[in-house]
Amino acid sequence: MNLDDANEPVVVMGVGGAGTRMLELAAATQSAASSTRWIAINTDLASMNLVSLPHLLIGATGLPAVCSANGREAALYSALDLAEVLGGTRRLIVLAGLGGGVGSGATPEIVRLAMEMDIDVTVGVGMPGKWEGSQRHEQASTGLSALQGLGCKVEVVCFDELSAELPPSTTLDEYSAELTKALLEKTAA
Ligand SMILES: Nc1nc2c(ncn2[C@@H]2O[C@H](COP(=O)(O)OP(=O)(O)OP(=O)(O)O)[C@@H](O)[C@H]2O)c(=O)[nH]1
Ligand SMILES: [Mg+2]
Repeated sequence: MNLDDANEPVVVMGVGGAGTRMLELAAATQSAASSTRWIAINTDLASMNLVSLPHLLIGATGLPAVCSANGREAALYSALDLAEVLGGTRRLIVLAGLGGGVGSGATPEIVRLAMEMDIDVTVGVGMPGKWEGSQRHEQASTGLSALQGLGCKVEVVCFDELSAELPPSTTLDEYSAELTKALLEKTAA
């Protein structure tokens, strides 16, 4: 994978907890010479404090968003900070898991903002597994529809489909690595 192929700096953004974990895995595979910028976005101050990559806390609470409405509100609240982070960017790749509140709610607002700034946006999202329950599924479907409605490139990997290709002994960490690999291959193409 070479995110610099387009000959221009790329920003890769991880939104929410899963997005941040995918970002960290992706950043760890990058060569030192790369000009790619990595930025984690979350509402959750406690988990953000554990992130060594550049990051931006959005919203006013410092707490997990839990539902999409809170995630969306946090992105709107921090729109000026997000615009500042995105300044000068020509190509943006956004990674998120859509079952939670930040990924499903903040990601569409961040993408909308980036598109308004004429940034070429590709989004790579993980859809929750069946075992996560209907609430997370509905939240993820709503978030996905919002993203698709914006007209950006959206690449989707579903937990159930990816895990069916992996051995039953696959751990969540291993799954996360496979998901990240699959989304980066799709979004950086
Ligand atoms: N790849 C990967 N996916 C994960 C991981 N943890 C959770 N997910 C998936 O990502 C979805 C969203 O979870 P989070 O990213 O933790 O949620 P969030 O966007 O931070 O939102 P809230 O915590 O609800 O405020 C979940 O429904 C899972 O499907 C992880 O460690 N790696
Ligand atoms: Mg979270």
